[in-house]
Amino acid sequence: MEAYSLTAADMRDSILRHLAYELGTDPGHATLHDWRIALSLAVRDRLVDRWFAANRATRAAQPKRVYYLSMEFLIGRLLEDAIVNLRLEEQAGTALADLGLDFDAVIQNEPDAALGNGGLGRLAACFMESLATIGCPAFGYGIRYENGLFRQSFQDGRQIEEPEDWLSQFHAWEFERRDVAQEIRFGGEVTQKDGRAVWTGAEAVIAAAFDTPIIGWKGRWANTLRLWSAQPLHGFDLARFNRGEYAAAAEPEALARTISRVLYPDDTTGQGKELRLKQEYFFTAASLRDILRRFEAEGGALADLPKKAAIQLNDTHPAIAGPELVRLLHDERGMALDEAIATARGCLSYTNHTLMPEALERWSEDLMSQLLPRHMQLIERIDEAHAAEMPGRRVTLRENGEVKMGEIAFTMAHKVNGVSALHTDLMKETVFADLHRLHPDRIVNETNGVTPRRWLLSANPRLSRLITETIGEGWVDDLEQLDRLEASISDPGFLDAYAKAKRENKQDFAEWLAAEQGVRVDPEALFDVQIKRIHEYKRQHLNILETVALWREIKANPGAGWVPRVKIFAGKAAPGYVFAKEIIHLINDVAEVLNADPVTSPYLKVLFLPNYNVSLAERLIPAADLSEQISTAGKEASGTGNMKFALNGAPTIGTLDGANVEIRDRVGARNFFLFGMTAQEVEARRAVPDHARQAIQADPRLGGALKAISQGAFSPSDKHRYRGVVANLTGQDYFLVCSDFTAYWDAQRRAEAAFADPAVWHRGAACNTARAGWFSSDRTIRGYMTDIWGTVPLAAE
Ligand code: C3B
Repeated sequence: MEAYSLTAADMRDSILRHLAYELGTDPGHATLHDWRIALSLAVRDRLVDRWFAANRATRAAQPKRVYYLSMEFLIGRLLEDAIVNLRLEEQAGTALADLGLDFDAVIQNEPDAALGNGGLGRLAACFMESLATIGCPAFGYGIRYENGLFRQSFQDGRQIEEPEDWLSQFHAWEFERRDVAQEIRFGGEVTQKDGRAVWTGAEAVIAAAFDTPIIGWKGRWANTLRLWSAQPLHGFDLARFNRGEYAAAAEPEALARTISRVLYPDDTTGQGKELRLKQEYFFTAASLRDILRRFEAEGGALADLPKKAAIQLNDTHPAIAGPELVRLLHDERGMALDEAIATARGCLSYTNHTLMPEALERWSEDLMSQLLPRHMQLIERIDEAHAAEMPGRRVTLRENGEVKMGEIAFTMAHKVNGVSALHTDLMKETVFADLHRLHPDRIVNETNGVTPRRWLLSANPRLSRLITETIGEGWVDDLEQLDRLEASISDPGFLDAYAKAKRENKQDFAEWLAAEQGVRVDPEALFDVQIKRIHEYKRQHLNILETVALWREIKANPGAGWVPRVKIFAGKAAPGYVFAKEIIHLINDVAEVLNADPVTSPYLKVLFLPNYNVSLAERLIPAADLSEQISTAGKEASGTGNMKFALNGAPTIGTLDGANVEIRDRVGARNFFLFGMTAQEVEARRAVPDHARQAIQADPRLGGALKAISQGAFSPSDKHRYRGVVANLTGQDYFLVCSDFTAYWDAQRRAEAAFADPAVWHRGAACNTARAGWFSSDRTIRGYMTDIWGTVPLAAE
């Protein structure tokens, strides 16, 4: 079945058919939403054909499959992805135009599926797309949250959170699988029967499967993202309802649905909440049973499970998979405990995404014993077995009444990977130093990547066209071919075209800003962009301090030939993270004063765009000039936004942290504005008493900016509003904002000087595009396939 044999007329007919027979609407009454659904269904038809073909090929070959277990899949919109990967842009565009509709408007009508917080969830989504492009048979497993990440708005500069409701509209991309359901139990007791442990859970919910096909480039392959929704075992209690106990009658349903109701909006603290542990066990247990069911249906011997199933744990969130798989093999299938542990380890591998101690999950033994009593026993047994493997050199999985999920994941995995070279090295030296000494071959590195289909081809059509005209289309699924652009970088014609694409992207963005946000910016200005979760370690406050310092400098000397600049921020703070919310408030307050300043605003504007999500990133990154990657060295495990900016020709201003290091190595030191302390220097500096005060004394610009903030220059109605922020920065300053300030200021001036010379600037930007091809998630997935999973691609019919 060729995806491209479809004509625009076929597409139009198909849209009209779906509009009539699925939506029951005629064209005269159809809303944009109706058209979008009709188009989605028309595209879905083609996608399903390819999906079936891939599934048939997999069933026939019975290959080793990859199972990617992740609490988060930050997918974004799916319609454009499907159209692009099926190569139906022309047909869809023409069909919509014939019907009097604007393609972009229809595409943008789709709500983002925001089933993730940030980098970890977006990485999982890029991986799913790359697995399909490569043709690696794989399932993604996660939770079908009714409410994804909250919607953010600002009120008087403060972040307001509102529930997000992506499922309130018909979701065209999923299929409910009523035949695939698992019963998941919690609590209860463990008894012995015939020498085996029997766990009878007290509370039960049903995990119901919803499948979304994920299509790869050119529709060559498709995999399934299976998301579990929690449903009551017995539903509605009619007897209670008839007795007039209306609320009680609906109780079982409410209780069950709570489990898949919301995504925890915090990506950096293991909060120790019972519901979170329930969510983790719920989706992990359902997925493992599904994996075993599939394996057993194919008739394999249990000991061969590792030959057929590679199960990747995305961070510690699914770490309970270790004990659960041991339980399924040992308790439920009678495999000897040691063999069960070895078999589980043969299947499992674990990706660590952060070294921050507060993010490494720990659960109290009490909670674990109460919710998962058998797992608590098995953790003890695994602990003992691990100690027996390594006599005399014990690393314990429990400490101070808590179970350590990172250590459990490590112990139960045959491979553990970091997400950038630096992060992997630091992992060996810090959080897992002891375990690494015991298992020196277990830790490997797989530097993150991003899918070029979404982040270059769809997001940046102008640059994509130029690239394809210059080097052909092969780069789309072989991104390292971008290095063929190298020869064109010295060609003024190419650089002009490159500059033109960026200029037009910026123009588009400026128009969108004016229309949607009512803000005017000069498209010729330097668009300096920091978009990511708001966190102290990511140091948005370093950026805003530099902004305030620059404002003061411009004010003092407005005629000094300043390069016009627009500082653009976007990102959400965890609702409970008070300091991060103060940073948002401060940026908004600074923006209000600066943007109203007649003297400085022609040179310096500040925008904080609300409700950052995947779609906003797709709009903003192609229009960016400068990419802010300014975390305290040693804290950002990898970063993936940094890769998207580099590919789209926005050089980085950044520290030697995470994948920045590898980006700089590849794009060249001249095309990267490096500043700041290294991870080692950070440690040394922190030991200097009074480091912040010293740094402030040494740089009057920093002192001046802090003083302006503390005196209420940006909060005239509440002069002490930022007392806490300033006290933190002048006191402990754990993230070393003050100590890196001067180096950051200097790097900003270097970036400005380069930007002032367009020939220099566009050359540097083009070098970023030409040399960032290694950061494709296709390359990352191939790495996992060889180093960790031992799987090979399959071809569809
Ligand atoms: C993030 C890290 O903070 C990023 O550096 C990294 O690029 C991505 O993961 C992907 O590896 N991360 C996250 O978003 N959520 C966590 N709980 C831990 C790490």
